[in-house]
Amino acid sequence: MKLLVTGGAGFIGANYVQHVLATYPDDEIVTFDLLTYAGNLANLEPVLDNPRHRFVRGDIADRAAVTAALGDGVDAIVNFAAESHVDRSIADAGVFLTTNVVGTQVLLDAARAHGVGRFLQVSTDEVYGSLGPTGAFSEETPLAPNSPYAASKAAADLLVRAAHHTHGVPALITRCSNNYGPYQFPEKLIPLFVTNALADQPLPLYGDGRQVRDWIHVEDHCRGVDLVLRQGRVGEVYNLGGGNERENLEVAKLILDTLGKPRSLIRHVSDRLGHDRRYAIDARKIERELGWTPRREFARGLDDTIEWYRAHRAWWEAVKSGAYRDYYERTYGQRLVGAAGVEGDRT
Ligand code: NAD
Ligand code: TDX
Repeated sequence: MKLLVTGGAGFIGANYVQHVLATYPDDEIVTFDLLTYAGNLANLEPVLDNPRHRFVRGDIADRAAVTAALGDGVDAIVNFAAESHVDRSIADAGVFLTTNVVGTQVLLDAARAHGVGRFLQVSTDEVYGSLGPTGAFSEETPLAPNSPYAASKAAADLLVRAAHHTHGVPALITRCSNNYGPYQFPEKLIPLFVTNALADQPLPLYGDGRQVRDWIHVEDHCRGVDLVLRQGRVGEVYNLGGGNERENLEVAKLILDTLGKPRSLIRHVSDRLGHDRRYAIDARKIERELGWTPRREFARGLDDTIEWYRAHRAWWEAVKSGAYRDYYERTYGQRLVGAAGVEGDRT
């Protein structure tokens, strides 16, 4: 199979490209990525010299660039390209619409024009909104996105649905919970806290820190995306989750304990606007239809991930310089001034 993987220089995309090239000896991949702040060719370093892989820099919202990248055609498009960070969407939603919404429509149009055999849209559980203390999102849960990021992803999902319904584009959608693992940009909770802890910097925990996320190792997500791409029923949505709900405070403590750093590094800072309280995924559909279940156990997966960041200090130190410093100051500077530590945990 020949694949166009968009956003393949980002966290999940880079893991996916490496997974496919290692798993299918005959598959070829064109990675198409704009290399925004989140894209990094170093994430593809292990496959850059692979003759079955080609990298093209380009914008998914640029029709001419997408058409050129499709060349003589591909069998499938897997769309990971997105603006992916909720906090950035709260500060400025504009680019989320261009990339996540317009970009997805451009890819759908190109898929139709080129007769691409499969189109997989990588979506998120955040399109379903927020849960109370019980229950889980199924594929039938109504869309109720709460952040500009989630709204842009929900809009993209609806455009994918419409392209399938109206034009018969052979499209599929996956909606996954929170990923963690190697190559994740250190703006997201786990890599931010791991790298801050490694540098003895404070860990900014939003609000009471009791929000719940369902953590899944990126390898399990990539395996699920690939299974849906090759064996899923077109026009369908498949949820993927880790079956592993944790409060943010618990994750922060686990990271510090694993690294042997004091819990006093945790700082309660002002909450994220519109912060979703809890996500949980009902993944029974993909289990039943495609036999997928997550394999990586959280404690072990988190240990391995922490070890990866410890061993790749040069990777994250480079990423955390330059524009990242301005982002960090804008997002956390004022919030960290006078922020409280975690009561009873001043060890
Ligand atoms: P990421 O921010 O690490 O990577 C995004 C990649 O897309 C980067 O390489 C970036 O350069 C590229 N990109 C951005 N705008 C582009 C454009 N206009 N044209 C081409 N490339 C562009 O994101 P991620 O965490 O790897 O997420 C990948 C996908 O998975 C996203 O669609 C996201 O919504 C979805 N998702 C993420 C998670 C998660 O926990 N991280 C969970 C569920 C779904
Ligand atoms: O500094 C922080 N402090 C903090 O308490 C950050 C960055 C996050 N948090 C909290 C907010 C969330 O409750 O941690 C939780 C996880 O936050 P993020 O890593 O920003 O992820 P989330 O907002 O849950 O969204 C993620 O999962 C779904 C990804 O970023 C999305 O791309 C994906 O679609």
